[in-house]
Order: sequence, then structure tokens, then C-alpha cells
Amino acid sequence: MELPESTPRRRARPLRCITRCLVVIGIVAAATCAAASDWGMGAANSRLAPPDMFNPVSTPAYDIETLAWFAIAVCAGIALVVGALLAYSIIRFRSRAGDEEREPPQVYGSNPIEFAWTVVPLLIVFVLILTTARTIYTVEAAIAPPNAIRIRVIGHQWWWEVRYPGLKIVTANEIHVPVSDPAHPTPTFLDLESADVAHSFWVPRLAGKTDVIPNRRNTMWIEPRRPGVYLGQCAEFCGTEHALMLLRVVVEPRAQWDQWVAAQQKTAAASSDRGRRIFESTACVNCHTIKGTVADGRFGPDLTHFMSRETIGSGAAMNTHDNLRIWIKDPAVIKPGALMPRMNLSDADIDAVAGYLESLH
Ligand code: HEC
Ligand SMILES: [Cu+2]
Repeated sequence: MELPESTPRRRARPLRCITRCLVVIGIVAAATCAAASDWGMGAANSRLAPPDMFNPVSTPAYDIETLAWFAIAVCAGIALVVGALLAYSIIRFRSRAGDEEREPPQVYGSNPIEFAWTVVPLLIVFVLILTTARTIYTVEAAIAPPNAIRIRVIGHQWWWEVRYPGLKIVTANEIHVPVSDPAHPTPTFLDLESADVAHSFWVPRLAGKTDVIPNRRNTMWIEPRRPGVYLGQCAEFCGTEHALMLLRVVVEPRAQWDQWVAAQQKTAAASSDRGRRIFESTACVNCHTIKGTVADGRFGPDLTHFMSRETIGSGAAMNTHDNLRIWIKDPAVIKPGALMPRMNLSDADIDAVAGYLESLH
């Protein structure tokens, strides 16, 4: 057979070189911009522990972690046995010189082998089903003690409405709960509802995922043992801004939580400055509530104590003066699909409204 002529080495063409350089520069620039325009979230979140289900701090999450490790151990055991048998067969029965003449022994049907490979996997699956069912049952069978904190969480495209019915508190995206002392547990029970499409509530260090379904009320509970801020997110694709439907659970010592409750129960400072007049005379009031004013809309987050929140737009931006101005001017700059329209306020009016919102502690 004739070998093909060796091809001459391709000379790098200058045009191709330039295009490649431009592509690389573009990618680096895009990545840098993305990092620079995360509205302070990257820096803020990097100070918090990642939302890791293998690092639980709350009762249902402990059980889920144990179950997950058990399932992983069983699967790792299966992988080890299968891998070892495979390696053994590959080495022991590899082709050797002189094999061409002989056929290996042909085995047709072996009751013991077929019995073994049917019954063993069945048993394994059965054990996994039983342990999973037991965990689900113990988590779901928990009954709320009388001192339990009760919260209604309502999923919206793309933010979380948070209501404490017994305490008459309404807030958004950041849930405050007291830490639970094992000697006197104060668990928090959540009713999950949706205002529009299916969402899923997930704070990995506190509990498993629970779907949030329209026209239905699902329940779950947490019992955090360590103070801290725990990150969560919507875990069910719910539209364009699903990835920016984040949430935070602030677990704080009881005394601090009581203070938070007392502050949230107060009505807004009844200042009558220009910012408040602009807010009250624009469509803001149709979508937002500020207790003690004419604003009683429920389409967007309650702003009564807006400054008690660390973030804007469900974890899309840190709640800073600059970010707030950008948000009021055009929310789409920070969160492109957000269902708050651009309100076309003048720069002076934006400053006044931002100033007013910043007085709502
Ligand atoms: C058509 C309804 C609508 C109108 C009108 C509206 N908003 Fe909003 N607003 C929303 C929605 C929805 C969100 C939540 C967006 C998200 O996080 O995806 C929001 C979020 C916000 C937030 C962030 C709140 C938080 O805690 O994350 C602020 C601040 C805000 N709006 C201020 C205003 C101001 C000021 C006006 C008037 C100039 C206004 N909004 C008009 C619907 C509206
Ligand atoms: Cu969602």
C-alpha cells in the first residue's frame, strides 16, 4: 500500500492569529465584566459558607445527610465489587497466543448465577427504599409544638414573599428565624404557596427541597442549631430569572430575633418628604406595600422595612445606595427579566425616592 505524501506544515495565517487573539481577549473581558457587575453579591456571598447539603446545621438536613452518605456508601460498594470483577476478568481471561484455535467454554443458562443477580440487586434496592421511606416519614411526621414559629412563604416570579401570620410581619427574600436550643426546641414550620408557577424552596444546609405549587399548600420545617446566614435558591425552573430567585435564611439568637420582630412590627416612619410624595403618586403603590402609607400593592415585595434587608431583587444585588438607584431607574439593568417596569423617573426624583426608601429601617 502506498503511503500518502506528507502534507506540508500549515503556516499560521496572520488573520487567523488575530481572530483567535480577539476571541480570547473577548472571553477574558466578558468574564471580568461578569465578575465586576455582580452588584456586590460575589464578595458578600464569599464570606458565607456555600449552600452545601453535606454541611447541615438543622434537624431535617442532618437526617438527609445521613441518608445521602448511606446511599453513596452502598453505590460505592457496588461500584467496587463490579469494578473488581471486571478488572479480574479482563486480566485473567485476556487473549493469549494460541487462543485463535480454541473457543472458550459456552455456558447456557445457570440457575444459581441468574438467581444471584436478580435477588441481590432486589435486596439492595429494597434496603434503599426502606431507609429512604423511614427518613421521609420521620421528617414528615413531625408535629409543630405550640411554640413553633410559623411562616408562609409565597413564591413569585422571581422573588419570595415571606409572611409571619401570628406576628403580623410581611417581608421578602430574607427569612429571619431564631436558633433552636436542643433543650427547648423552637422549630420553624413553613407553609409554601405559589402566586404563579411551580417553584421549589431549597436551603440545602437547613432541609431538603420542597416544591412550591400553585393552588396547593406544601409544608416543611427547619430547626437550625447554629446562628448564621444560610443561602438558598429556587430549585425548579420557573422562567427567565429563575437563576436570580435566591433567598437567605438568617438564623439568630432568640434575643436578637425578638428585636428583629419588634422592629418589623412597627409601622414605617411617617416622614412626609418629597420622596414619599413621589412614591405615593406613582404606580409604585400598585405593586408595593409600605405600612402606614397609601401603598398597599402585593404584586412586588413589601417595602415597609426595606432597609432591614441586605439584598435587592431576591439576591440579585446588595442593598447599597448605588444599586438601589440603578434598580429604581431600570430594574432590568440588574435583573433583566424582573417583572417591575422601568418607571422613567427623572434623576432628581430617583434620588428622592431612593432617599425615602433608605429611611425605611
Ligand atoms: C408593576 C409592578 C411594579 C411597579 C409599578 C413597581 N414595582 Fe418595584 N418591584 C416589583 C416587583 C415584581 C419586584 C420584585 C422583582 C424581583 O425581585 O424579581 C420589585 C422590586 C422592587 C424593589 C426591590 C425590593 C426587594 O426587597 O428586593 C424596590 C426597591 C422597588 N421594587 C421599588 C419600586 C419603586 C420605587 C417603584 C416606583 C417608582 C416601583 N418599585 C414600582 C413590581 C413593581
Ligand atoms: Cu422560582
